[in-house]
Amino acid sequence: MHLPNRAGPRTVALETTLLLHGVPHEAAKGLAKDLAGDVRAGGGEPALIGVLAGLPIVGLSEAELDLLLAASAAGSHAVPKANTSNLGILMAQGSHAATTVSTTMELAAAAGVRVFATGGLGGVHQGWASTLDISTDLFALTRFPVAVVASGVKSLLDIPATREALETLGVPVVGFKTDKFPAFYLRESAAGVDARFDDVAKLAAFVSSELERTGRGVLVVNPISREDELDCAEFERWLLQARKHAEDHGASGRHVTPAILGALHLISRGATLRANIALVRSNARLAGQLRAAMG
Ligand code: PSU
Ligand code: MN
Repeated sequence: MHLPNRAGPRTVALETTLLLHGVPHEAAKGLAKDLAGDVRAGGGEPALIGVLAGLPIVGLSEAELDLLLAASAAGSHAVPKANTSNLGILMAQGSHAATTVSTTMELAAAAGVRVFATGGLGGVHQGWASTLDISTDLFALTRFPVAVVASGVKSLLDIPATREALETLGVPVVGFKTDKFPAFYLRESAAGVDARFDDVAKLAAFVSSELERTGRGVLVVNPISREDELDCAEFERWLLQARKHAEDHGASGRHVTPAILGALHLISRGATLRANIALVRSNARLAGQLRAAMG
């Protein structure tokens, strides 16, 4: 599939699931504006990706985003989360859809877009042995030639298992100014990266040649700043409560991640939301710099 890229040169992809399912409704529009500004501040051109009435779009206009926001305000299932398994079905049905990391990568690749910024990659959920809930995001990195700039994987996941899965799938994981695999709200986990880069120009040279060489993805991990990082013990307490909340509400499959993120935002009185916004904005800026340095 070939898709037009409405954004033009030095494009950085942004996803709609983060906006429509990852943050409270009131925060989404402002966050979209801020992320676009952050990409531009880094030297890139933002392209928000999503599906409008069955049509995949790389570079949603403000009016189109407003349409999706209005639809999702009317009912939480009006703009379903699309991963690579249900994207084509939602398109065939003429449905709206919010793209996750996996489908944002798929559509970005179809438009020739090589860099994408998000908050945290999906991964292996805790208790995966009984549920086998492993995000399609991991497999997308083996299929689409896009560099994903993220703060590791969300701290609610099984981080060592996710890191192992990336290794098994053969996905290169490179740290920007870190030797450790970040854990979203926390700067570090016990897991490591395959290589560290301290310089955007060197990172850009590696990413360009690696995408070209393999035709597959690269994960660039950028830790949350020290000022925005959460306290680890406090986060662990919130997470226990949030997980219980999601279980009590019977969340399963695609609804698990949004349910836990939403519960965390409430239980922490907005602290996890502030951290989430800070890290995704920092990733958007770095992705802009990376894209600009890729020439
Ligand atoms: N980053 C965030 N918030 C989010 C996500 C990423 O800061 O909500 C989304 C991405 O779209 C990612 C999805 O693909 O969470 C993972 O969902 P799942 O675990 O169901 O694969
Ligand atoms: Mn899942």
